Amino acid sequence: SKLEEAKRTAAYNAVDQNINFEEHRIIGIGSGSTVVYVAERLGQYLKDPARHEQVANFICIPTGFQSRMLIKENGLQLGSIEMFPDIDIAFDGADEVDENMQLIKGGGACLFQEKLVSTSSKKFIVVADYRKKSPKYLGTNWKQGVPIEVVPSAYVRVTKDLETKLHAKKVVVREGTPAKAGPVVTDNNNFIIDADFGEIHDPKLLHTQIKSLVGVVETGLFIDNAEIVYFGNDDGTVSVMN
Ligand code: DER
Repeated sequence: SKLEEAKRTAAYNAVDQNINFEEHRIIGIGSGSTVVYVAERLGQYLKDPARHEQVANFICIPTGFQSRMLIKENGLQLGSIEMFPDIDIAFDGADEVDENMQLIKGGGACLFQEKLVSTSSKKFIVVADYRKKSPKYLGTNWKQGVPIEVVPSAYVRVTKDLETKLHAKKVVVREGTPAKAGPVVTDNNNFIIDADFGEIHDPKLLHTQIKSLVGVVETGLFIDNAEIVYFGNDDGTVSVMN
């Protein structure tokens, strides 16, 4: 489909134009459906005699269970962030990107490990399809609210604070599928709350306000973190933002 091709184009270009095979060794691998093609591209290089040696030495750092599987399925070496706290380059998707490259992430409920990896990396590259580029503010295209990871016992308190102190318009504890009744439980054994603030004119301030609430582990607002964004367009081209 055009959408999958756009994701693949963004991911392949991001890998080809940013991986320095001599310099990079510790590689952060994000979560979601676009970063799948980042792992796929690295897997192709692994099979390329000219690149096999270097890629076989890469240590890939995951951002959750899905990410761990991506690394394994593409024959790449898995490492832990405890062993490799300094990452050379990281790739991940995003739910929305504004004109200052501020991000909403967390659509896949992996935002905590994603932010731990992206902020531990010297270089953080975002790969996204054309639906993710906001015309201006965060909250324009992405209508599901800011994902917030919270300690389960605090979800009522955080919900109240988001409504009364930060005036969120709608606050929802993210539910799982009928295959598993109850709220989504993250890879870190926490809940996700999605809080709708409408258009976000100052994402840095909002992140700080949310982060200061008791019970909040991390927010899906990634501020001053992305270094380059690759957008796959619906005409097969790629746009680069930096
Ligand atoms: O949860 C996240 O932030 C993921 O990166 C995800 O939302 C990216 O979405 P994608 O499946 O469209 O790549």
